[in-house]
Amino acid sequence: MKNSKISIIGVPSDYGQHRRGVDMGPSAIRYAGVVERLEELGYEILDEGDILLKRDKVNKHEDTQLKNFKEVIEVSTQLSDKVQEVMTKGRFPLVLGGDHSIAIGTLAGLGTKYKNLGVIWYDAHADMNTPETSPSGNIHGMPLAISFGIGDDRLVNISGYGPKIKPENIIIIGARSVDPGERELIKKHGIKVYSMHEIDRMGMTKVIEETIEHLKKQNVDGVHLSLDLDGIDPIYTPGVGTPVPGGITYRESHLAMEMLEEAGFITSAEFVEVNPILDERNKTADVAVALMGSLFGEKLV
Ligand code: HAR
Ligand code: MN
Ligand code: MN
Ligand code: MN
Repeated sequence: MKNSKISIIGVPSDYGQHRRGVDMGPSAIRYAGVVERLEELGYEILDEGDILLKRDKVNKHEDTQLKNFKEVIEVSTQLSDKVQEVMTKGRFPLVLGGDHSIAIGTLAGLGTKYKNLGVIWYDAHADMNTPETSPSGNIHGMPLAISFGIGDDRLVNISGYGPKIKPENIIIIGARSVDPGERELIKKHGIKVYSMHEIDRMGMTKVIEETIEHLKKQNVDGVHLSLDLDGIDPIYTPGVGTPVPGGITYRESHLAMEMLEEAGFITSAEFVEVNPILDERNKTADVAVALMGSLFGEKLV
């Protein structure tokens, strides 16, 4: 990674879905040794601590079916501010979730600096539902659509502007559970998706080569990696709220991280959906930290 200064931002939010426990993700990832692992690689790490969440559950959201709507707005706004502060200090934002709804805030912060941001969405899901198409009302199924301008206006316009990213700069890797409304949006906006089918067929090497090539052709001014641990097969990462079998392997994921590191263009990252309550002996947080190792330049020999 070009930037040798990393700021860790914990976001202990479980507001984007209905299972408790994912709010403990940042602790589990710290416990798995993220700071030590990255220091070992020579980075200067600043743990900024966690975004402070108010726990005054007011579950009345008059005009929306979306779960914890106000809370998600509050967390997103705070996280956006924090990401901006970290970038102002010239540091690499490394965000630890929390469920994937936190990407709304991360991207809101990043978009103030990067006007042509590339986004790699490593996930079993497309996270492109809208209030109309969502089967669950869970906001963690919506952050990608929200960030390119589709969804509840108040979420689209977090931090006073929107959209944050362009659909042609998005690449989804690992998709295998996509809802009908999401499929339509993917077609309509020409979103580039490497589903498990393409990964099986082309191999991860080619998938990442094409990803890098595409983002370079788009002339992106930064690249954000949004890595949902459920993108990986639940054999390796059982501690996630919505596991889907038939996922990316452990080695394929390392290969992807290693190749992204070699490309040298990642400017921010987030690791989300680690739920220690559903996990087996912190396995999922361990995988998250191991993948961060590869993303930040760890070599096998
Ligand atoms: N697509 C389903 C929904 O909208 C499930 C989404 C699950 N999302 C995550 N993040 N775990 O990718 O509810
Ligand atoms: Mn996700
Ligand atoms: Mn997912
Ligand atoms: Mn989930």
